[in-house]
Amino acid sequence: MSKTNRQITLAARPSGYPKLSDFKLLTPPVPTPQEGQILVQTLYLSVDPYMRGRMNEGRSYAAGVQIDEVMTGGIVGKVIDSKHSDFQEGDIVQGNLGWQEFGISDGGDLRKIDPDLAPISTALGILGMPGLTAYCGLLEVGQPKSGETVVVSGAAGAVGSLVGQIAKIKGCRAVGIAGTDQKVDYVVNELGFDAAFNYKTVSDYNEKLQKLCPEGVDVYFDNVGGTITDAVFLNINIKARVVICGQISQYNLEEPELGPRKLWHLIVKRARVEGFLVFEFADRHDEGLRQMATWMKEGKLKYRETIVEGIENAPTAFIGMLKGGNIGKQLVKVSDL
Ligand code: NAP
Ligand code: FER
Repeated sequence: MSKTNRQITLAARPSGYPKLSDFKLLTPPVPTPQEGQILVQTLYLSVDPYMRGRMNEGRSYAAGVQIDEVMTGGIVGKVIDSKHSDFQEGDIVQGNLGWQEFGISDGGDLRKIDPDLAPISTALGILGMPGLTAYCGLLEVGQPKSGETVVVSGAAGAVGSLVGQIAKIKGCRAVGIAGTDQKVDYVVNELGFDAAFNYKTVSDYNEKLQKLCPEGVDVYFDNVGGTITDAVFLNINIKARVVICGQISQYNLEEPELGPRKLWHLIVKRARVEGFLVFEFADRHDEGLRQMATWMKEGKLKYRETIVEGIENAPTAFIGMLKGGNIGKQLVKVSDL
């Protein structure tokens, strides 16, 4: 076992897109667990859009990362030393131990993972927070009904790729919006979406949506915001449900954009726009994970991962994901099992 831990800390608060110089690699000693604590070796680390918000000054639903503090984030790891009666050496766990090779937990935030159920990395994707976001956000907030049209932006990402597939399982027409032709091809030809388009090569989103959604939009699962969302608002049906899951087009702007400006369509269509956080539906998480695992086993849900190797490359993986470099869930592989 290495005696040195490697951690990525926040070196500076970014302006616009984060840069590599906003992060620092530190090499303190591996910590020793005290009574009631567990030492976990990170195997996979998740990089997620919400972390961009945590790098900012200011208050949110969760505290931000302080300068010189380890970047927060979900991990899957192996228990290598335990002074806690519920955990044993060798257990595979998911927790929020941040961007580091070794972390200490008191067990409160750890979830045991069954490595025989699915590859352990899925605990950070389809069988983890992003999977539950798609499941709870679409089903609880979006309330899709068979025969309806569901549009999802960020369609080829961790959350969006699952939203479209769950919409199909529920008998809906699924239409995706994504940033490359490869992603459009992936969601239509591998995941079974009915249609999709590349927002970087199509200039008139409204016209494209009219073509791809001839019966209008009943549910819009919004991962991105901005001009894409403006165009979807023009196409919503009476009593449409707009699920505000993410607004990634806004996270890296140096100056906030104005808007939304298309709200009068909500009057005409008596539509509902609702923001949500996955944590709000904690009482449905066990059920959601069981259902997602079942659909996965039945071949009804597919997933992909984009994996970068080495803790030192976590900032590169994170910045790459914010710029659309990933298909499916972006992960960092930190160590072998
Ligand atoms: P992801 O979709 O796997 O990765 C982010 C993707 O965003 C990129 O691959 C990129 O794909 C797209 N993107 C980046 N800049 C964009 C822009 N200006 N316009 C349009 N698309 C852009 O990430 P994820 O983890 O699944 O998260 C998706 C969204 O859900 C994020 O907004 C996130 O904040 C949100 N989220 C919310 C909750 C919640 O509880 N509310 C929980 C999890 C995630 P393209 O190539 O298509 O541009
Ligand atoms: C996310 C985007 C935003 C997310 C959480 C938030 C868990 C919450 C932000 C806030 O409270 O400011 O992807 O995922």
